[in-house]
Amino acid sequence: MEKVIISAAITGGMTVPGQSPAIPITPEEIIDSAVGAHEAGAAIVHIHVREPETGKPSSSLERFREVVAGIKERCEVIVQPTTGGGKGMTLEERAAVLPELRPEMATFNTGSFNFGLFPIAERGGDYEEWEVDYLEGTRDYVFRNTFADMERICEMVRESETKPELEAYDVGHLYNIKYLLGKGLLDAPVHIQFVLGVMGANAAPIEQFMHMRRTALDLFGDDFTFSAAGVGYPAEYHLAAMCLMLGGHVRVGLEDNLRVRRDKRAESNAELVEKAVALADLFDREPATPDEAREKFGLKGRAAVAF
Ligand code: KMH
Ligand code: ZN
Repeated sequence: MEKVIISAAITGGMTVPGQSPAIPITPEEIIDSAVGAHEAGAAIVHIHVREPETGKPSSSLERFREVVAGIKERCEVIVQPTTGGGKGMTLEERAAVLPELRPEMATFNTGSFNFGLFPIAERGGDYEEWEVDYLEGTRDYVFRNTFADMERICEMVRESETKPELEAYDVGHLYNIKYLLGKGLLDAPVHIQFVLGVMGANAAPIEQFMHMRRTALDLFGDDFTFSAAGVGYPAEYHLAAMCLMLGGHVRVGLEDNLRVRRDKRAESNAELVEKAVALADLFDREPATPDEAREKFGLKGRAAVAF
């Protein structure tokens, strides 16, 4: 089977630092963690940024530039900034990375839903007050991606020559992608990431993964590539295994999951990537290099970015 493209989601914008001391916070920590994840086998690093003092999710372009330029300086990995951002960010705030950084790839969220993380606060833990408010606030938080928003992002990724990674959290999102393709607003083949396990959208049992993949095959034939991001443990590795068996690609990282084993919390993103590489080897899948991933996805190349 073809090589597997491994993505590492380094820090995230919905998790809070109190959930794990391993979550990188400062620009230096995020850069170091991304380089470590690449050295462990990741071809893509998915990037959010945070306020260095508090760890609060941030949309600061200055901080994004510091992080993505710092990573580019140190390695060849594909740098994939988020356009999902964090709770309460406007679409303009979230998508500003596109015209500003003109990245090779970026995420593109394909539907709206109540992004529920409040059960984490309910479980209790050693959290700052703002962290409890942030998590608890998701009880009433709609992660907004309306058709008007998505049509706007379609324009912006075209203008910045950025390959969108289409984040589909539920089956209906696949039909949204079909609509945007039908309108000529997206270019085929599309790359779809099944993001499963976020409360408020689809859960991560493998049956749901198979249903999402089956629906995508019905809608797009084989004119798409796919990967999965299982949120939480063991979802992250169960869905990774499914993708490895079915010719898909894999996302791991502290943004989505804090454990490397049921009884062991991850100490780094590299550790999570190492497990994905070991799993891939069990399925005779070799990790793709960044340039092989660029080839596969038809990316414009790191020389064409604006950082
Ligand atoms: N946080 C993940 C569940 C994005 O950044 O645009 C999905 C994600 C989306 O990574
Ligand atoms: Zn993200």
